[in-house]
Amino acid sequence: MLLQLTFLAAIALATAHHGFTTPSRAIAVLSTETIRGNITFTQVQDGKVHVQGGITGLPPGEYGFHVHEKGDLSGGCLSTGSHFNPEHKDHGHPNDVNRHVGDLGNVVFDENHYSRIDLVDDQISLSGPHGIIGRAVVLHEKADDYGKSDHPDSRKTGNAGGRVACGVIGIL
Ligand SMILES: *[C@@H]1O[C@H](CO)[C@@H](O)[C@H](O)[C@H]1NC(C)=O
Ligand SMILES: [Cu+2]
Ligand SMILES: [Zn+2]
Repeated sequence: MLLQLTFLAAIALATAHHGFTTPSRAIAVLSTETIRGNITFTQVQDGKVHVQGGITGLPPGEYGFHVHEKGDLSGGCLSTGSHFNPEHKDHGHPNDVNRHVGDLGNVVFDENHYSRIDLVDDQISLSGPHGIIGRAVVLHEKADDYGKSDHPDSRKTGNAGGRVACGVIGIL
């Protein structure tokens, strides 16, 4: 009996510990006067993360969308730091091997000023060295050129311009 209780307690502790250190879902909420959005992140079995959601409030077009290093919004989106780049690589396209971990590319707004987001990324994670929880998603004023243009900022930021909205990535 005592042995069984001890065993059950050990399982409960292990489960609680596991649940705390490796959440399988996260959410970021964007909210400005004009832009609103919810983006969820789900760790899927093969080590990839499914990014899903919707954002409203921008004219049709492509806009840079990244995970930045810090979840610090004390100075607005400007205090979220640079693109999350734990491996000190150049800025790139989401399908590039040589890219910042935070390089999620562009989101596309339609004629209804809505952007549906549904992508799978194999570099971001919800835990470990590529973990994005506690960092921020940032939406930019221009398209990300994926590091492929001649502009001096291209290989650093994709030349996506200012930051129009951002949200901290939290456990869901
Ligand atoms: C975000 O989620 C809330 C709560 O479910 C919902 O009311 C709101 O419409 C969502 N916003 C967008 C832009 O999808
Ligand atoms: Cu950015
Ligand atoms: Zn980048």
